Amino acid sequence: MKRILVTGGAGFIGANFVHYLIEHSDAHITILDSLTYAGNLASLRGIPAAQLSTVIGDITDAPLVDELVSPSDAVVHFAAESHNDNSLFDPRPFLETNVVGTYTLLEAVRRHDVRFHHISTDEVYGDLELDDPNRFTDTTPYNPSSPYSSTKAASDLLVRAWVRSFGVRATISNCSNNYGPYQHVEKFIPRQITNILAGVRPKLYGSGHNVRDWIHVDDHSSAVWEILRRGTPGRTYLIGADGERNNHDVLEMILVLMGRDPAAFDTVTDRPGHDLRYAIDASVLREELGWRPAHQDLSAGLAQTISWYRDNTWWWKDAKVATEERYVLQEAMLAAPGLHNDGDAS
Ligand code: NAD
Ligand code: TDX
Repeated sequence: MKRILVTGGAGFIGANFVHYLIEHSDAHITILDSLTYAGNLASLRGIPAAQLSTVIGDITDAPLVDELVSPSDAVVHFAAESHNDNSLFDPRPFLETNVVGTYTLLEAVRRHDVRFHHISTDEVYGDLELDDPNRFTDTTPYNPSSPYSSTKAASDLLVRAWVRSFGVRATISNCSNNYGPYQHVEKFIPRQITNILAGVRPKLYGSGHNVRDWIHVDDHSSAVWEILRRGTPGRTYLIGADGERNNHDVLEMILVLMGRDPAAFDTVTDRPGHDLRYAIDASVLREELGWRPAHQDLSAGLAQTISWYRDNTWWWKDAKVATEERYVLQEAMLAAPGLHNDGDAS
């Protein structure tokens, strides 16, 4: 694989994947990214220009996508609208990018017979009870809760249909919650770290009992690279690193690692329809492809991530202001009548 097209390469996981590829392959990488509020070319600083081409454009732009896909050996598709909270207040961009954008890429890889890897999420499976002994596997029925996860589920189903109907050489991976450097400050872990750095109390939604299955972004990258090289077209792989923790515990860990009182946070209005628990069974990936996560110590990973945000204020400070303005509006909208917010999506 000499020429790889990475969509969403200026986003959190896409940029980390590009850094990973530079370290672990000699591929030439082209990124296609429309630079929404979540894209930041500064996340790609330090990458040798000879190995990277940057195209600022939209994955729904069929002629552009066709032109970029045709000379590629593989496409790794990260581009998405990715934040659940945003999807509750303005779902349209999620439909356009996550559904129409994925469709546009599928048509191009079909035309040019290019290997395709689709990045998806564990959220397509809905949520689990806290005491459910089962975890998500590739046979768990789809049951998404939010506009975000429903559009990711739709995109996965499009990929499966293009495999079956047109023989497209595609794999899908559904990964759990990522953390690490270059993550947008709207997301839970960087939002709380940067709040503390800015002297603001962290914000916990609802009870904080919701469980997420955390994985370091470098482990996500290594799994995707393994699947791209050795995965079986047509297959779905679940990626996770056995990192289940509830939000309250993660927040306490961050506060303690940053030398603060573990109780120094505010509880705010819960997310409407808030998924209770995600948990991934990654045994297929471990057994079939021999993949192993390298960063299973969450406390060490958080400490490294805290250091990164502390040392790279320049990277996040502008986005922080805009993001917190958005969260003020969100709080006001949640307080307004008409939006369901008791955590039950009925
Ligand atoms: P992100 O929001 O940080 O980055 C998304 C990138 O896509 C941005 O650079 C943005 O500019 C770009 N983009 C958005 N719309 C586009 C369009 N129409 N055309 C071209 N580029 C566009 O997201 P992320 O957290 O890096 O997530 C990347 C992928 O991984 C997504 O598909 C997401 O569903 C999936 N995923 C994320 C997580 C997580 O914990 N963050 C977990 C599992 C799966
Ligand atoms: O300020 C906050 N306080 C809080 O308690 C924020 C932003 C979040 N939370 C909670 C909500 C979730 O239970 O923290 C948890 C994590 O929230 P997010 O970072 O928004 O992630 P989540 O909704 O779990 O989705 C993430 O993982 C799956 C990514 O954003 C998705 O793109 C991915 O598919």
